[in-house]
Amino acid sequence: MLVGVCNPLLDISASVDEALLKKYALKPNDAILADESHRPLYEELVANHTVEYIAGGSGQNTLRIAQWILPERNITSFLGCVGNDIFSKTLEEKAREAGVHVVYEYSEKDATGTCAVLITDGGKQRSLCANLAAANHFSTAHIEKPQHKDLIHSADFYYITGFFLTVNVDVILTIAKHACEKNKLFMMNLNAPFLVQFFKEKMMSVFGYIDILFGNDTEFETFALEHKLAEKDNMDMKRVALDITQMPKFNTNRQRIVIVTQGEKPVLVAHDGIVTEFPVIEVPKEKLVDTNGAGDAFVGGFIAQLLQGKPFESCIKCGIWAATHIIQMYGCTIPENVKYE
Ligand code: 26A
Repeated sequence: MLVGVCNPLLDISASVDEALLKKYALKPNDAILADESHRPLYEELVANHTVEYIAGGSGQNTLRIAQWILPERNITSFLGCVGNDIFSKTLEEKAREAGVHVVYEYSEKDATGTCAVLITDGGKQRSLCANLAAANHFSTAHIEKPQHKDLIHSADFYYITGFFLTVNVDVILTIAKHACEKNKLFMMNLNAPFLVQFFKEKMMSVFGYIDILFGNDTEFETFALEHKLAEKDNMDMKRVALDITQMPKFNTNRQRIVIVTQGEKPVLVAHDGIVTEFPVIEVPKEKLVDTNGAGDAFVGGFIAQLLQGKPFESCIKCGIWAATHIIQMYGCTIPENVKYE
């Protein structure tokens, strides 16, 4: 069983032109936390664009994808904080439909979080601007409730997104320490450059517990620069990935594995002093809808095989397969009548 923790968010997704990105000082391919300046963005999106409301939130996406592939329901449980409103009903429904066991905490005061997804360049780029709202209030008390503690202790695998570093590091540490003590597998994702830069201290306070670290090339590049593992004009991603496997680690029974996704370039897997490359499946331009959720889907596919005790190579291949399907859908939406064989 796997327990996942992240921010449950409803995505408000639209194809937009570059001018809208400029207006809100957003980069075409990025993920950030909304501040005061982004407040009008959500209304503007809904008023002037054709928007889609799609279940999102990075970690919940990953678990939905894993359950889509897993042979049994409820092998994964998801924890996050939502408001008591229609958005959280949608999120819960989509997660349950996929087979995820949902264990939300409910905030009394705040609405369910949302994420503006601004798609440009024919689906190649997506800018994410998250308004965490209720998701920001996930409490340590929630994981200390006896039934939730039991659930966490009964799992053998853990996946917490880097995004959750902005919310509650104590929760991450509690789960990570348990995993370390019991020699269970603890996984995280870099998720966004801003986390590597501005949540560096928090990230490094949990880093020693990470058995498997996921991220994309941009995030790992930022990590390399931030930690002086490489220079901008001399970026050897394989070297960087290997160096990160060697950074200090508490559970010495397992060597760290670092997995770098690179869009249409091969996935890099660094482990045990070696880097292996896995080519991705080519998707013709006309079939590409939007890359939102591709990274989450990759991790979902990976986890689905990992939980079934499959060899690493099968995990990576399934991750690539899942991502290939998700970029042909709006958001992280599971296609109908498609099943992993
Ligand atoms: C803390 N932040 C910024 C976030 C997110 C996030 N999920 C959790 N926390 N920013 C974007 N997302 C989600 O990432 C998915 C794509 O990978 C979006 O909701 C989107 O579904």
